[in-house]
Amino acid sequence: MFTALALAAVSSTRLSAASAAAVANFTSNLTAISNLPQSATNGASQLGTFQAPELPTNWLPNPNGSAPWGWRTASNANPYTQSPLSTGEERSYEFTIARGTIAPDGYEKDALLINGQFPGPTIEANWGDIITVTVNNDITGPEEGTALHWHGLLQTGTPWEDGVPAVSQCPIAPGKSLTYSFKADLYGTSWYHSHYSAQYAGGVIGPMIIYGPKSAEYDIDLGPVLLTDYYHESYYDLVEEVMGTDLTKTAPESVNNLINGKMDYNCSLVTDGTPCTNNAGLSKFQFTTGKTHRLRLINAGAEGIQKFSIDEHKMTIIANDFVPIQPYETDIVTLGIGQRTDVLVQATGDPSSAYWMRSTISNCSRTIQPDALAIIYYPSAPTDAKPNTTAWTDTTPPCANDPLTSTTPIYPLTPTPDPATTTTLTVAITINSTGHFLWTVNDVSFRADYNAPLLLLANVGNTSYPYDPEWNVYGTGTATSVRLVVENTTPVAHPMHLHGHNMYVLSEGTGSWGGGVVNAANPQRRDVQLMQPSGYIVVQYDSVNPGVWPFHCHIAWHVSQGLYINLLEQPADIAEMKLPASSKQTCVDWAAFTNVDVVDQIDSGL
Ligand SMILES: *[C@@H]1O[C@H](CO)[C@@H](O)[C@H](O)[C@H]1NC(C)=O
Ligand SMILES: *[C@@H]1O[C@H](CO)[C@@H](O)[C@H](O)[C@H]1NC(C)=O
Ligand SMILES: *[C@@H]1O[C@H](CO)[C@@H](O)[C@H](O)[C@H]1NC(C)=O
Ligand SMILES: *[C@@H]1O[C@H](CO)[C@@H](O)[C@H](O)[C@H]1NC(C)=O
Ligand SMILES: *[C@@H]1O[C@H](CO)[C@@H](O)[C@H](O)[C@H]1NC(C)=O
Ligand SMILES: *[C@@H]1O[C@H](CO)[C@@H](O)[C@H](O)[C@H]1NC(C)=O
Ligand SMILES: *[C@@H]1O[C@H](CO)[C@@H](O)[C@H](O)[C@H]1NC(C)=O
Ligand SMILES: *[C@@H]1O[C@H](CO)[C@@H](O)[C@H](O)[C@H]1NC(C)=O
Ligand SMILES: [Cu+2]
Repeated sequence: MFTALALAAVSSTRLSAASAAAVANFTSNLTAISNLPQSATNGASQLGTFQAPELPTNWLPNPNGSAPWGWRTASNANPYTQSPLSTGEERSYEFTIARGTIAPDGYEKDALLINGQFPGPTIEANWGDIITVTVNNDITGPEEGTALHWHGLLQTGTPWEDGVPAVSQCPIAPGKSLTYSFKADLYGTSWYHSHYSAQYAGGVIGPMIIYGPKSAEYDIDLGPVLLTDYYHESYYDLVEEVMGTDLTKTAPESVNNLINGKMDYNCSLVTDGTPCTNNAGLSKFQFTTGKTHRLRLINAGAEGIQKFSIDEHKMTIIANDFVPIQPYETDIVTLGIGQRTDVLVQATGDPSSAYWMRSTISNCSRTIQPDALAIIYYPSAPTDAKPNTTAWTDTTPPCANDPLTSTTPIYPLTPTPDPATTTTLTVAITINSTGHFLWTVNDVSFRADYNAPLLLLANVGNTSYPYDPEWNVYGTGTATSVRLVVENTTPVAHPMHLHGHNMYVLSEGTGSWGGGVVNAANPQRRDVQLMQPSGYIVVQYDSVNPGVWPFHCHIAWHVSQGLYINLLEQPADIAEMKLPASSKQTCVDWAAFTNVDVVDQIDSGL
């Protein structure tokens, strides 16, 4: 059933002229003042301040002294088959996830924090290192399960480390811990986040940077620039609305937009007495005149498509997701949820001036305050100066990534024109018989069973799917190349993400696919691609990584509402794998927890 009301509920927000003017007044009244200390806005995180740690421009210290990846360069090493076997280095982290109070934009809010930080700690490694992360679930009052996903990594040979509850593991029970251990098998910019319900929209996110061969020279690594749409309600309350039957609330609007977890808010809008401080403080960055700076842009938000720019500075795009590409210049870059873009910016500005850094949620998304601002200071600008620069004019399409013709990987790979398997996936919406709004893929809305992870079942040879159609499992058997033709029957954009692979993006557009392939000899590869409203994407991947790999929309609310499938790849090889003892133990702990507490699974689970 497809009603006008449901359609209205998911369509993007078009600001009325009056509210657009109010927003314009608000952003034009921002200052360089920080009325709250960093500890109040972001807990123990230093991101967005001049105290943020400087990143190396080559690699992390390693005993070899020279490049830890040896002979490999961005153009001569196949990133999927020739990554370093091992550097012998292990980068270890301990994360404790717990509730805490922060005020990223001045509005006080209960969030989920990692080690008391929002955004979470930055994971750093060299290409080929082993990353280990011990995750302690200290979420209480009320308790919740959790699990962390390392976005974009291939997890070749370690699919149980992918961090997706009900798929690659059981959730980590309250009071319990799990140590993840996996190879930094690709290099570039990414992030990690909880994959349990929409927990990541409640704060469980952080940057993940892997140093590797350079595809372009630069002088200074300015580090991660997280772009996150922002909500004042808790993620749990939002998911309750998203999964409710009031169709006016099933597609929440964000109320603000943050850069590295910071922005101001107009506290006059708060009517319920929640503590709120005006001019809480914006993120600040420093440019060194004449130098080339690398910025690692990450859309780690819940829903909004971001348009990033720096006033009066052009950017050179050098990588999309974990894939270095032939550089090209632009003034505005588009990032759907989950996407990353690495840009180089030359500090050609006035050495005594400050410039606005901006990220604006496009009108393809739902927000009442689309503008995130931060300040870039040149060396002689007073650090309390407010920039007086103007934004670039945005002529990019609101719902699409840059054209596929613009994005050519540095390491060329040609996908087979004749894949072993082609599957058509139709994305639609439905209202089920109890009045709930759901997304479907080929008429099925996904729902997870936390107690029965698909990978663990496949490992014991139990792949007699579909015994539960809600698990949306697509078996690709022994096929070594798989093409997915995804058709979007809805007027909403979807950033589609594949785990365990970089997808070849063969085509994207509005309407239906005409059969053409863009850059057939060397198409764009990445792990998230925006699918346009009433449009399509055609992606293909080399199906040589045994595992159960999610393919889903990365909009938090849409995954909650079921826009998700599993791809079961090379099941015979999965059955041969030896899973670590911790894999079983996590399920034993989760079963013990769920025998006592009935888990309140209010959404698809992911
Ligand atoms: C915006 O500011 C201008 C000038 O200060 C004022 O005239 C106008 O009424 C304001 N608009 C809104 C919607 O607040
Ligand atoms: C803040 O919101 C109040 C209440 O809507 C409005 O009157 C005021 O103009 C806003 N301030 C700014 C700077 O937009
Ligand atoms: C604009 O900012 C100034 C300085 O912080 C403040 O005094 C003034 O009240 C703000 N205006 C509005 C309309 O909020
Ligand atoms: C680092 O040096 C050690 C000792 O010479 C060597 O065994 C190892 O292969 C080197 N690692 C890399 C990645 O070059
Ligand atoms: C604002 O503009 C003036 C004149 O255009 C310039 O001298 C000044 O440095 C600018 N201020 C900042 C903070 O960039
Ligand atoms: C949405 O934004 C684009 C520019 O990004 C603009 O061309 C278009 O008119 C806007 N649509 C609406 C309905 O505001
Ligand atoms: C409709 O979907 C909601 C949310 O997934 C679910 O709780 C409810 O049981 C479904 N209704 C029926 C009749 O299946
Ligand atoms: C496979 O796993 C499912 C879910 O746990 C279970 O219901 C089913 O009995 C299992 N099948 C076999 C053959 O073990
Ligand atoms: Cu979606």
